[in-house]
Amino acid sequence: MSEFDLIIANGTVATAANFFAADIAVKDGKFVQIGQNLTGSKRRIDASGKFVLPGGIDSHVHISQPSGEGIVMADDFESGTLSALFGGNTTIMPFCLQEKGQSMREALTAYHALADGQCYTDVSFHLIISDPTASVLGQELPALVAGGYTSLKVFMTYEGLRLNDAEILKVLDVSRETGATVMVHCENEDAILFLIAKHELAGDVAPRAHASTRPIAVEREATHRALSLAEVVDVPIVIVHVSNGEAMDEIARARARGVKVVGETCPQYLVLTAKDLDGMDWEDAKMVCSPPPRDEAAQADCWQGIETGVFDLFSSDHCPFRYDDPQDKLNPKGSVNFRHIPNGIPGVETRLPILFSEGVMKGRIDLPRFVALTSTNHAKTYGLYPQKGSIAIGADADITIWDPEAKRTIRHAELHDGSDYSPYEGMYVTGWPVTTIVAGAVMVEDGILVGKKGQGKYRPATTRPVGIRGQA
Ligand code: DUC
Ligand code: ZN
Ligand code: ZN
Repeated sequence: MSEFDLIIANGTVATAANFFAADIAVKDGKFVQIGQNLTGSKRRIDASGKFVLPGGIDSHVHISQPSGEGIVMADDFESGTLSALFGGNTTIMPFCLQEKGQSMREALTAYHALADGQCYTDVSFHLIISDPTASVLGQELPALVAGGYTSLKVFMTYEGLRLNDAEILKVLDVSRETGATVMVHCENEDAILFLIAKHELAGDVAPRAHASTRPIAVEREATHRALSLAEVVDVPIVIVHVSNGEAMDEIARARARGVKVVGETCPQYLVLTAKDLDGMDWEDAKMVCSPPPRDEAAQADCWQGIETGVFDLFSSDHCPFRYDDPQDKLNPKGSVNFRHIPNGIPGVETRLPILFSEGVMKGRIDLPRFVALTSTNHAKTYGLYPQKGSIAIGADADITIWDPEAKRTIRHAELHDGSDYSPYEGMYVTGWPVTTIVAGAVMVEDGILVGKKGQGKYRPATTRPVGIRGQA
């Protein structure tokens, strides 16, 4: 009888701490041995010349999220997790949105119903708090946090979503009491509305105006304010989708004052700029996301943050809308005025190849840093560690095998999401995830889907996460 279910042999194994030549053995969905010359398994995968990494965890993904009247997000759980899987991810964390007047429980029941039986990767949910009533804050949230919903996103922008400072303080206070982690979208809504009004008055309503109505100052000010509110409450905080050096400086300064802050950036801030919103006429709408991509200097700053540790998390912020669709980017109002173009771009399948190619293969970061930024730190920040995020005895056998020699040109036609374009179309990358294993089950093998819908499961978070900046 075989001792193991699966052995992955002869690969270069990496964790967030180091990398080494080893075989790894899996049984009952967990890592059970890491060693040399392992034998005795039902299945054996030869990973000679390949990298064997913890499966990617994308902790910032939007799927089937209500996005305004008449707008339908391009991915449901089936297409979103399939696309994630082909991009080398084994777990994704989408957001369950509480709509105004809705109880959080009600929102969760509906969101779970959308995910159940549909997933190719494991999933775990964050909550978006849009209506922090006394009962949500005092009763629902503490019970939900105790039940494994331990991360909450709040917005400082968007009508219907934005919280004011008093409300953010209350949410932060609940997080201090319960051990939940608060993620903040930092942009100053009043300043944005002021600039939108000016642009509209001047008749400047094409998609590229999206970037000029959300300048760096708008993000920098809100970042400073969010960090100051966390300092007042004395609680850790996550600043998501940071796009530029000035917001990064706020994070560094807050850390120097003792604020426990986790910083996140995304591919669009490393490889796109506002110029990508130029010259395509209304096709610029394909690049509309918030915060918007900036300029080459901001790009260089974000790379520095990846290299030096200002950023702990590299996420996709996959927020997919179709371009040529009256329910998405080209909705009747969005096709005449930028302010009605849904904000967000697809990217869950391209996140890892972009950082691998531009980061690891170009020598900006090493393999352990890649693993930390794309997997381990996500698990630690959001309560999935040590079950997920590392190759370690007893952890879930979530594995991505990379071919570092593979060369690909990103073409949306070859991706698996529900959108109709990729912002990274035509980008040439070196290195691609070829085989992906979720909790011991081979799901993609040599680029071919072999797993089934429904094999991905919901994973609750632990209540007081290990934390990478001492959150617990
Ligand atoms: N914020 C996100 O986190 N994702 C997409 C749109 C947005 O504003
Ligand atoms: Zn956001
Ligand atoms: Zn997002």
